[in-house]
Parts: sequence; C-alpha cells; structure tokens
Amino acid sequence: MRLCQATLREIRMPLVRPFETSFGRTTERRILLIEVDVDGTIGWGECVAGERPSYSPETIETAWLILRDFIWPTLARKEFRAAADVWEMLAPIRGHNMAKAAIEAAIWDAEARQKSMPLWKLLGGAPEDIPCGVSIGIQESDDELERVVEKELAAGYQRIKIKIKPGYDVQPVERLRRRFPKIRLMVDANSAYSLRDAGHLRELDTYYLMMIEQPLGWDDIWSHAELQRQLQTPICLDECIHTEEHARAAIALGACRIINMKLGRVGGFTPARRIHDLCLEHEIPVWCGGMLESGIGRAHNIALSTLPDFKLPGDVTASKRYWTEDIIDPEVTVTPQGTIRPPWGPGIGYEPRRERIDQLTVRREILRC
Ligand code: OSB
Ligand code: MG
Repeated sequence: MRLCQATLREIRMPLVRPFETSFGRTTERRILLIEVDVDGTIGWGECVAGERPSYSPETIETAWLILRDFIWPTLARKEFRAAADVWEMLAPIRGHNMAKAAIEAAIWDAEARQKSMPLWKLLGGAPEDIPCGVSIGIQESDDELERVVEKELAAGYQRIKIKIKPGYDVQPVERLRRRFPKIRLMVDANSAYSLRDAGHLRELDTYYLMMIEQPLGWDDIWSHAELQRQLQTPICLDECIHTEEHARAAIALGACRIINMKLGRVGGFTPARRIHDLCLEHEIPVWCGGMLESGIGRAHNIALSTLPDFKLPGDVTASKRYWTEDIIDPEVTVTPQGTIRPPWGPGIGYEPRRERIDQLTVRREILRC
C-alpha cells in the first residue's frame, strides 16, 4: 500500500444546542476532515482535536500543522503492508495522537474499502448491536436536566452520563436519583477536582453510580489511585490515558476500574486495539467515548465498539442529537432499545456526502507526493 494524496479540510458545524463541560462551552465545532487516496482507493478520517487546548493539548490548528509538516512527509511515498503498520511508522513523531489517529483511521477505512469489507470486520469485531448511552452537558437548572434525561431515556438510551463540576455535582445527582432510582447513571468531571476534594467526592458513593469519569488532573494517574482507594464508586479514566503504557500504569496502580477509549486520544486503531487487549486481559471493561464528532468520526467509533471488551454503553449516539443534518449517508440512528447496528457496507459503512462537505468547508489543503 502507498499513499498518493491527502486532502485536509476544515468544516464548521453548529451544534443543535450548546454543550457545556467543566472546561467550557461549545456552540460550533470546527472539524478537521482528512481524505486519503491509498493506491486509488479513498478513505476518510476525522480529527477530534478541539477548538481550544482544554480537553487535551492538541487543537485543530496544531493537528493541521503536524499532519502537513511532519506526518505527511513521514508517510508519503512509503510502501507498507497494511493500515495496521501505520502506527509504527509514526513512532518518530512524539505525541500529537489526534493528528495521527485522523490519518491512521482514514487509511483503515481505505484498506477495508479496497477489500470490500466492513471496517469492523477488518478490525476483528463482531456484528452485534452496540449498546449506547448519552453524555449530557451542564444544564441551566435541575428542571431542565430532568427534562433532558427524560427525553434521552424515552429515545431508548441505556445509560445516562452527566457532566459535573465543583458547585454542580452532588445536587443534580441527588435530584436525578430521586426521580430515576433505577437507571444506569454516571458522572464525568473532566478533571475539575483535586485530591483535596476527596471527602466531597465520597458523598457521591451514596448514589450507586456506575462510575465517576476523570475526576482529577488530566495527566495525573497517581492521584486517581489515591482517590480510588477512598471511593467505592469505580473511577473511569479518560483524559489520563494517552498510551498503552499509561493504561498499564493505571491498571497496576489501581487508578481506575474502567477505561474510556477514544481513538483520537490514543492515536488510532492500532494503539486502541492494544489498549483494548490489555484491558481484556486484566478484566478492565472499556467503552467508547465521544468528542462531538461528525458522522465520519462517529462511524469510526461504531467500528471500534464492535471489539469484545466494549462491554459498557458508550457515548456513541444518533447523528440528530448533535446535528440538524449530518455529513454521511445514511445518518447514524439508534434503535428503540438504545443500540446501534454495525453497518455492512465497505469501510466505515456510511458514505461521506461530498456536496454537503464542500458547502461546509472553510479551508482546504491538498498534500501531494
Ligand atoms: O470527556 O467524554 C468527554 C465531549 C468533548 C470532550 C470531552 C468529552 C465529551 C463528551 C461528549 O462527553 C461525548 C459525545 O460525543 O457525545
Ligand atoms: Mg470524559
């Protein structure tokens, strides 16, 4: 296999409604899409880096620069056997996982299309329905939060995750628990607390949450181990896990009992599968996180979620929760049971809608050999 050309695009898509976390509010996404030509077959990838370096150090601007100036020259013209080899070729470039994952995933899509098979099959997944949960941003009031949860449960979603931050944590959880005593409920703090808050976070133990996601520092595995010893609720790590070595350390230290897997955060399908296999071996369940992706990133997440250790409902949801109109055909839909059926078409199994993508494009750069 050989890469002939890649096209970088920035598209802008307004969210159906703003999404607020402990680190800020997003109303419009700036999304970097990459289209690769591998021996004449096209593959698509999405970079999940944000508009600001507040979830991770990467942004759409750093990803664009690294893709054009370092990743492209490293990969262009080189012969490789399979998409599975791309991750090793990128080893000389340190970090920048979201930039790497975007092109790596696009090459996986191209390989699967070239072989006329679904990407999930090429990855070794099973064609079973994927259980879905939702991530609900910080709301204006508890009444509003309750209304949103009610709506998502009615749509069939199997698990509710709410974003929390200091001053907005125990109270919304208590309110939801009173109203919905039996639902699968969890919280995500996006690193808004420190170990000094351990006593306060322990109050959450009363509400039998499935897990508390990333309460402490984005790069602080050790403190999570200390906190997990003081909590009954399982800790799930998101921001902290960028590499297989991080996952190994977190498991060995007892810093988490669950891991949130994101393709962009770990650098692509090859590292994601390695972390997946490590977790499976250590009986640590994983689930697929989301980054407010367009349909292209969503489709990659669906393929990833077919691997056997994805035992808990992920943050992979219907297109219409975020977009009035998605950029793929068909759009991602969720069954009344709150599941997504993996598609049988080749590659990611959803067709990027070129005309719509062109309409949304605000900048484009073609990388040639
Ligand atoms: O922490 O999981 C997170 C969105 C942006 C950045 C970080 C996170 C999230 C979400 C949304 O929780 C998940 C989704 O795409 O539905
Ligand atoms: Mg998270």
